[in-house]
Amino acid sequence: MKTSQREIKRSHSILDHSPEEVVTLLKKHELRISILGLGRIGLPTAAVFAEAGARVTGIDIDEEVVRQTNAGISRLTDEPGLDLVVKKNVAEGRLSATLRPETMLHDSDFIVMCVPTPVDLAKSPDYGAIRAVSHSVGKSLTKGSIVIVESTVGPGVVEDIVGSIIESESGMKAGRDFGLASCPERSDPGSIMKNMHSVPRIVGSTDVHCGDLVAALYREGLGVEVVRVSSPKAANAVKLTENLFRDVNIALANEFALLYEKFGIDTVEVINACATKYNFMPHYPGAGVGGPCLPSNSYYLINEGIKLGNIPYLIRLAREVNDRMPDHMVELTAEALNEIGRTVSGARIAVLGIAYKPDVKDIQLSPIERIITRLREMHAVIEVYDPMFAGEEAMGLIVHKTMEDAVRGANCVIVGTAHAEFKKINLASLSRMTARKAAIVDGRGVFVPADAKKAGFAFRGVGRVALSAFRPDTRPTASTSRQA
Ligand code: SAJ
Repeated sequence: MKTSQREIKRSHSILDHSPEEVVTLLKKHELRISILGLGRIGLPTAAVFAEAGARVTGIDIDEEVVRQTNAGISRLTDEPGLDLVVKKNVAEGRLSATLRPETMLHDSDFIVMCVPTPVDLAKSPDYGAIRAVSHSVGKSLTKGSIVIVESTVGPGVVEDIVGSIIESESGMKAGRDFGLASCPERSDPGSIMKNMHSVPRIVGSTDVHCGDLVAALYREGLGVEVVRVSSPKAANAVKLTENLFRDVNIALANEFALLYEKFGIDTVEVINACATKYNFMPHYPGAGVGGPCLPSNSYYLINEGIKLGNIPYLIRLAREVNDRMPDHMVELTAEALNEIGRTVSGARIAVLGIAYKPDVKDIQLSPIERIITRLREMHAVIEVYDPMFAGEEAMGLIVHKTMEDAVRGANCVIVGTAHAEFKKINLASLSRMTARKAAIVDGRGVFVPADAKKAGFAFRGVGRVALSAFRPDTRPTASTSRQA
């Protein structure tokens, strides 16, 4: 008889069940999942598993996060669709949150770690949160449960740190008494709910049966393809390879930009033309690389590599190239202001966009902070507008409520983030708001340089051809902006 018809003898140990029974328990609202960390990844993960039928408890150290979640509120207002799923599942009693891990971990079939793994000022991975939740899990673990790590960590951290701490706290053995797996998060902030239901997930576990159960959970719970790899560290290597591939290729685009500016070549035009070739993956130059992922992920490998005797030169150099882009933006700003007869000191500079990427309310490691800091050190007067932070305080400044308030009388307008709103800016009306002589420094390929020139701006852009507003210019001008 099929599992779904036969009553399942509910064992306390999910490891005693088959993948088909995991699916049945999920559908019968009998599967219990704890999510450690209700941040950008944890809250959507908790909501989606609850929506699929699981009884989910989110565990966080932030009282306000726990309170909001239990009130059916998602503070991630820039994640379309998340608030409705949180509200619905809290109302239907399948999603709740608590500050106290011990009460819920004991009763969980699956325990999913979604805590942050930043790097510290010395660029060393900070696994403090992962260690803390591993101790909590070890203290309350029930034999036969499965621990899944979604946080991005260096290869081997799941086995050697998470597994070891849980074993020492519980006296149990990974692979025998509890399952241990890695299923790295693969979501793009700002599109997480869409990604959750579309992007294949990578599962690596200490033993095949545990991997089968984790794969069943994600395949059924999220409705996505699951790709199995041989171990947790292989799964973490996949995640890091994806992100470091991106960081290195962005660095290459930035290197081309620094070169082609000197040649008077428009890098965006070149990259868009390259993208017509079947095996070219376009990446674009910009004001720098920010966010919780790319600026940190490389150091998970660099540090481990050096310890093991292999220095990842290219990965390390790519980080240096990307980290230099904010300084290049400051150089372009000084150059553009000089062209209109001003210096940075005393100039009124409007910065449009502080978020690390378009249409996301997130300034984690945003490269724009360094640009603002350096320009303020050079005694510029900085005004800021970002639609995601309008009226709020960020980076030590009050973000204007409207773009007009920020750009009024400005000698220079810097584009720090390619928010959709900025792509609709009418340059002619912008030129009526700024000072009579003004410059644009485009850090994200939002504007077409020739349009800025036509509107009377001195123009600089990362990887773009420098255009003076006041000299007739016969050179061909790029007719495209970035496609990304
Ligand atoms: N950036 C460039 N040039 C590019 C692309 C990005 O300068 O061609 C800059 C962005 O402005 C931003 C930074 O790089 O400051 C990071 O951009 P991102 O799109 O990679 O944004 P993230 O950090 O949110 O990347 C996340 C990652 N997802 C996970 O770690 C799970 C990354 O792996 C994904 O590729 C990315 O989302 C995505 O687009 O899905």
